[in-house]
Amino acid sequence: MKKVITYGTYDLLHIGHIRLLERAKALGDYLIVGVTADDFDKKRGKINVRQSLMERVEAVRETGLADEIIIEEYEGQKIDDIKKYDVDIFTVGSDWVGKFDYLKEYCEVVYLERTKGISSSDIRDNENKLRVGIVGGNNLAFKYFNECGYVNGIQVVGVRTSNPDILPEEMRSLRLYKNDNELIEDTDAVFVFTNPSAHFEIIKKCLENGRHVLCEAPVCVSEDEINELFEIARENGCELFDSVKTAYATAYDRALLLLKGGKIGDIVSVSTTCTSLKESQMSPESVKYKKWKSICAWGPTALLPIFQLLGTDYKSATMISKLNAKDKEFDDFSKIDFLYDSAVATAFVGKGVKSEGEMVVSGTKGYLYIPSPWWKTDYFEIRYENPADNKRYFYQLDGEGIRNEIVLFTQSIQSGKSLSKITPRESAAIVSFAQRFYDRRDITIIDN
Ligand code: C2G
Repeated sequence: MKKVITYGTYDLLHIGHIRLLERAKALGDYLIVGVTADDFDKKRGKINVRQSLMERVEAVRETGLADEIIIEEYEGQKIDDIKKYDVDIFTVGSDWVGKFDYLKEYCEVVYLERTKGISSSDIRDNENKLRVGIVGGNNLAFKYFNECGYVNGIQVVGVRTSNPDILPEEMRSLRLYKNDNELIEDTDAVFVFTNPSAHFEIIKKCLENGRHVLCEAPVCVSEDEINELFEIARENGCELFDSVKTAYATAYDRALLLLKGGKIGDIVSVSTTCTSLKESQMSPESVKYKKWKSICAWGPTALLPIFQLLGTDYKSATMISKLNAKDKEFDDFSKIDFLYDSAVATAFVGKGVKSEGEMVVSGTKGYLYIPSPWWKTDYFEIRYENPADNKRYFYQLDGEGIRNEIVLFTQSIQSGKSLSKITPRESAAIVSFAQRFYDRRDITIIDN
C-alpha cells in the first residue's frame, strides 16, 4: 500500500484545497492529512486563521478524501510523521516548491500545481473589509498603520491629524479628513492615538454614530467618562477596545494563563516596573496637550497585570507621584501600592527615571520572572526553590502584540462578540489612577 502525506491549515476550505487533496490521494492508496494546530500556525506567522482547529479538521474530514487526519503541532514534525507512518510520498502545493526538498532523504517529494486565483486570505480579505480611519499622527499611529498590513479584513483608508506634515511617508497617500464628520462618514472603525485628555470627545462622537473604536490607553482621564463610553458602545452595538498592546503579546498572555492555573501556587505579590527616558517619541500633538505624563504613558501597561491577576476590588491603593522640577504638570515617576485581601502589588512607572523594566509575580510555590522589557517580551521563566525545576517559555512575538490585537478587534466586529482581552472594569480601574493625578485627589505629591 502506497502511503501519501500532506499538510495544511485548510482555513475556510475552498476548491484549491480540495483539488490538492484529490491529486494527493491519486498519488497513492492511503492519504494522511496533517492539519496545522493554532499555535503552530501563529508561530509560523499565520495569525489570521478564522476557523478553529476542530472546524478545519471537520472540513477536511467531510471531503471524504483523507484516510487519516493528524494534527501538525511543531516545527520538524513532518520528519517524525514520515517515519512513524511509514510514508512513501510527501506532497504539497507548488507555492512551497523547494521548501521541503530536505524530506527527499525520507520519502519521495511531489509538488502539485497550486490552483490559481483562490486562497484563504483572499476569501478573508474579500469579505466586507473594515474601513479604518486613524486619528493622530504620532509614532504609535504609524505602528498600528503598519501592523494593519498583516491583518486580513481591515484597511486604513484615511487619517485625521492637525499636523499632516509630521505624517510618515507611508501614510501620506491616505485621505486627510478635514473634520470629524468626514472621518465618520468614510469609515467603519476609528483608531485613536492623540493623548488622554483629547480622547473622550472623539470616541463619544464615533460610538454615537455606530463606529467601532480602538483607543490608546488610558482611554480617557475620568472614571465617569469611561463608564459613559462603554455604555454608549453597548447601546450602539460597537466595540470599544482599550489598546494596551501587551495584553495581546502571546508570551504575556500565556504567562497569565499559567499563573491563573496555579503554576506558582497562590499569588501573593505582583510587581511591575515600566520606565523610559525617551522624550524624542513625543509628537508635537502630545506636547500641545502637555506631555504624556508618566502615569498615562506607562500606567496602563504597568497596572494591567495587577488587575488581570488580582482583580480590581483592592482594599486600598496609595499613589505617590514626583513632579518634574521644570514642568509641574508632569510626573517624573508615579508609584502605586495595592493591598488586597491576601496579596499586595506595586506598579512603578516613570518617564523621568530609569529602572529595571521587569515583572515579578511571587507565589506560594514559585514565581514568574519576565525580564526587561517585560511589556513586549517573547520569553519568561517560572522559577522554583530547586532551580532544576525552573521552566523557560518562548513565544514568537511579531509586532509587539499589535497585529494580534487588530486581528481580535476585526474578528470581534465580524462576529459581534467582543474578543478584547481587557474588561471595561480593568479599563476603568486604569483610568482611575490617571484621574487621581489629573485631579490631584487621593495622591501624595513629591514636589521639590
Ligand atoms: N493550495 C492549493 N491551491 C490554492 C491554495 C492552497 O493547491 N489555491 C494548497 C497549498 O499549497 C497546500 C494546501 O492547499 O498544499 C493547503 O493550503 P493552506 O491551507 O494554505 O496551507 P499551507 O500554509 O500552504 O500549508 O507545512 C506545509 C504547510 O503546512 C502547507
